[in-house]
This record gives sequence, structure tokens and C-alpha cells, in this order.
Amino acid sequence: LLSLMVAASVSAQTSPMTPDIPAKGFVTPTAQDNYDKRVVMVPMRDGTKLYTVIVVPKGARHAPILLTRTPYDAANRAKRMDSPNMRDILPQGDEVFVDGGYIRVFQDIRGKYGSQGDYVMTRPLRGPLNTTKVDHATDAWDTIDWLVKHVPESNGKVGMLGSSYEGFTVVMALTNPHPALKVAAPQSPMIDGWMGDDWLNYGAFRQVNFGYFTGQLAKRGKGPSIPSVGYDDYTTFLRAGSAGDYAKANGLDQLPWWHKLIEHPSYDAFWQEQALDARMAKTELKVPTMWLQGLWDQEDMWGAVHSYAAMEPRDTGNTLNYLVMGPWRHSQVNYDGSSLGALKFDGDTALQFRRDVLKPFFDQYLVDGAPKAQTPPVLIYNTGENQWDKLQQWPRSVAQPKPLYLRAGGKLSFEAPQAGEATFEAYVSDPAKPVPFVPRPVRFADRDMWTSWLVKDQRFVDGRPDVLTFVSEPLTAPLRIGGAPQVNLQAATSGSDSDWVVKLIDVYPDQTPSTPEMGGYELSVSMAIFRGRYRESFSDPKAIASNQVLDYTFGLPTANHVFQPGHRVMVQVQSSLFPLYDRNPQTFVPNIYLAKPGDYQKATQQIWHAPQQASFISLPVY
Ligand code: PG9
Repeated sequence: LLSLMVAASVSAQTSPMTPDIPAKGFVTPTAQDNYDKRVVMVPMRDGTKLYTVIVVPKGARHAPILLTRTPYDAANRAKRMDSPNMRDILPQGDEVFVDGGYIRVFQDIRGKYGSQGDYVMTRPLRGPLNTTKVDHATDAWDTIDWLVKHVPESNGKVGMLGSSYEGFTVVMALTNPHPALKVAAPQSPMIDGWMGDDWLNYGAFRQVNFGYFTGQLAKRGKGPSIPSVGYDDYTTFLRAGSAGDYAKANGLDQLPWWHKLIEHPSYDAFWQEQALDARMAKTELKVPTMWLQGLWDQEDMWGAVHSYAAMEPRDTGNTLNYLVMGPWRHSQVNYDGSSLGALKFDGDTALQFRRDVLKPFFDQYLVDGAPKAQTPPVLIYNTGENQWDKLQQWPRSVAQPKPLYLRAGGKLSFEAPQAGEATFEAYVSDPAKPVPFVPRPVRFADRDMWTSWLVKDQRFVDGRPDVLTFVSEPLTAPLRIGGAPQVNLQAATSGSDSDWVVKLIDVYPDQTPSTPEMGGYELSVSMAIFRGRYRESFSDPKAIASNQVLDYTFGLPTANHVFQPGHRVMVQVQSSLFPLYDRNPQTFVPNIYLAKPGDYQKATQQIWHAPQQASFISLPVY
């Protein structure tokens, strides 16, 4: 009897060899969750279904919807960590909205991750470049239409926000907004990929994008990165040759997008048609929109501020078009905003903004019965005085252009050059030894480097023979600028093409006892690279007449800065920023992407500062 009983109890146990992975799969209990997560394939007008994650707070009623359309894996965007708390599963930037009881929706755009359809990089709007019946404007419309009809906990009001590519999809929705779209915040949106957002800056190509291309385009899900052949990307890219050579060696010619890029090196219809600031200028302003970007946005420096400017004439009542610029890197608005590189700000500026400005602004239009928010038309961080400035418009209405002249002997002054002074300064730009954009070794994969490179101390190149430095006397009074500085270079090259890099720099006093590490720091307040072949026309490049003094005029990114007394102002001029930007061969070739080794030639560059040929930066001074 006893042995029978033992056998019975053993048979009731789990056999040691029972497979340990349950055949039915494992289901995480959700009883403790304070949210309900639904995954739905939302149908578009062409029958394509888009993967959509809807996170609804438990017990929600009449709740607003916050929508982001992403190429970056909606499932993952709504899964910061495994947790029963909605606040923990959603991104840091969403915390204020979760606290406010919002429904949160992430959707994969067509062709990426869980969504059906084909993927086109920053798919153009319907028109000459897109003859299909769908684009991100129709997809946003169809999605919003579906959401307000199928999420019973919602109050039928939708807000859209998102940064960068996700900001681009917000702008797309704004080109023809669904009536339920009540408010929007495009954060660092990609607006014009040729002028300054993501791909190029005034025609110079950003080679840092190659890894993004393979990651984003090699497959529907996450693609591979580019295998690293050396520790220093400076060496790797230099050895590779042109951007086209690097791309070929790494298999990028399998990607149609790469072909589209190299087939359109200039600002032709391909780029002009896609420029969303030009498009927004022609679009009726219906949805209250808060344009956002960082003042040191290393990826999308162009988009938000130019779109704001494009829409502003339509906002006659100053009630629909808003601009916010924080002391941030790309997308930092959604993370901790207490510091950037060596710079420390007055508290967590990003949280201050999300909590005190963004959330009340969204509430006003989305939450039933919410009070009107006290939203300044323009909120911009003052990077010299370390405070937020609230303004009525941007650029500052009181700012007047004031030329800051490059002068003989490496001086910088508001006084124009005098007769009798040396008339120019020269340097040799050698494409075999381009100026690095950060100290070597350069690691594109180093996120800290990439996110903070724009605020890097520029002393690492100051003094190089191929970098000209012009510096003012220490200031005796604050120098306040508010707007986009304009470069006016009078320059000559012995080559037939050339890049011009200009940096406007705040030089800290030699000693800064409270922050000793900032002593003598050279902080770039604004910089850009300009491809000389586009001097006369962005769409129609021309060889540069060798050894002729010609004027190069271009805008630097917007700045709201006070150069403090005791600081000095510096301007650096150089002809490469490598390997971030591909090298200009300095010999005019039809397509720089495809330049041959023999095209890369040294050139003698002259920057003129003669009375009749004065180089200067026009500062928006107030
Ligand atoms: N800057 C990235 C991007 C935007 C648009 C197109 C391609 C890339 C991003 O952060 O999404």
C-alpha cells in the first residue's frame, strides 16, 4: 500500500523531463497593470494596415489621445521597461502626459516593423514625387479617424507630437489635418534634408548617416550597422575615398535611397518638392502648433525654426504658431535637460518645459474643460545668461544686424577694416589632412560624442595651420544676440571648388574659478558648412573661379546668446569638418559623391579683410 501511495504522489508531480518552455506560451498576468495595452492593425484607405499600439489608462473616460507615428518600432516605443505602471513602460518624455491621464498611441509608419506596405525614406507628399494615393498626411488622417471612432475611452480629441523623424510625421499630418487633430508639437522635425536637416548642410553630405541607412533600410525591422574596420572613423573614411567609395565598399549601393541621394547632389526638384517649410508656408494654419528644437541640435538644426518662420505671417492673432528652443542636443527635450557636454543649465530645462509649458499647452486643446495655458509665443533659452526668455516673436524684434568684422592679425571687431592693414589671411586646405570635427579618434558610434559635439571646446583645432582664428578683445559690456547670424565671407581659393566652415564662438575668460574646467573654453554658439559650388545657386552648382575674391553669404543656425563681459568673441574659418562631412575635392567635379582620388587637391584659401573686401558676420544684436 505504501509503495502504491508513493508512486501516486510521484506521478502527481512534474516529471523531471517535462519540457520547461510551456507549449501554450507564457502569459504575463496583467491584473496589476494600471493600463490596458491594445495592439491593432489600423486600416488605411488603400487597404494597408498599420501596426498601432494603444495604451489606455485603466478606468479612463473622456481622455485625450496623444499620437506618435514612428519608423522606430512602435512596440518598443511603448515598452521602456516591463512594468505594471503606464508611466514606466512609456518614454521619459511622456511621463507628464501619463500623469495627466492621456491615452498614448504609437504607430509604425507604412513599411516599417509591424506595419504593412512599402517603406520610402521620408516618403514625399502626394504630388510630382509621389503619384500614389497615400502619404503620411493621408495615413495620419486615416489613423486619427479610426482612433476617435474605435477608442471608446477617448474624448475624440487628438494631439500629435514626436521628435525628428517622428516630428516629420507630425508635420506631414499638419499639411492636411483631420478635424480631430487639435494640437501638435513637431520636435526637431526633419523639414529640409538638403539645407540643414539630417542628410546635408548647404550641400555638404553628413557621412555619419551611413550607419543609419543600413539600420533603417536593410530590412523592415532593424537592419545591421556597418562593420567597423578601425577604431578611428577619421582614418576609415579617409582611406575609403569619396562618400560614394565608402558606400560602395559597404554595400550601400544595394539601397535605392543611396541612389536617390547621389542622383540629386544639388537642390533640385527632388529636394525642393520635399522642403516642408516651403510647403507649410502655403498651408492654412488650422492647428495650434508648437515648433521645437535644440539650440545645439546636431541632426535637425534647420527644420523647426524655419517652419515657424514660414507659418508666422499666417498667425495674425499670434495664437496658433509657437516656437520653443531649449539648450538641447537633438531630441533632448524628451530626456534630462540639466546639462549638455560641459555645459550646465539652470535645472532640468527639458522637464521644466514638458511640465510647465508643453503639457498645459496640450491640455488646453485636448482636455475637456482645461484652463487656457499661459503659453508665450516664443520660449527660448538664453545660453549666455542661463535662463528662459519669453518673447512675442522670433527673431527678436529689437535685434538689428550689426557687422562683426574679421580683421588683420586675427582680430575681430565691430570697426570695419582700415586702409593700410594687411588685406587677407591665407591657409592651405589639404583634403589628405582634413580638419576633424571632434578630437581624434573619431567614433561615430560613441553616443556621448555625437550628442554633444556641437558644444565641444574648439581649442582642439584653434592654432591648426588650416584653421583661421579671429578673436575680439575681452568684452566690457554684454553682447546680446537673438536671431540667425549671417556669414559674409570674401574668400578666394586656388582650387575650383571649396567648402567654407564658419563657427561663431564664445571664448570664456582664462580663469572661471567657480567652474575651473571652463577657463578659456571655446564654445561654438553657431556653426555651419557651406559648399562653395552653390555660391550663386543651390540648384545649379558652378565651378569657382580660381584665385578670385568672391562673396559667400549664408545663414548660421539661430542663436539666443549673451557674450558676457570678460568673454571674447571668436570666429573660426576652415574648409573641412571631417569625417562628419564628406570632403570637398577642391577641384570642381560634376558629382562630389563620386569624386575620384585624383580630384582631391590641396588649395590655398584666402579670407579677405580689406576695406572694399571685408569679411564679416552680421550679428542680430539687441
Ligand atoms: N535625425 C533622425 C532622422 C530624422 C529624419 C530622417 C532620418 C533621420 C531621427 O532622429 O529620427
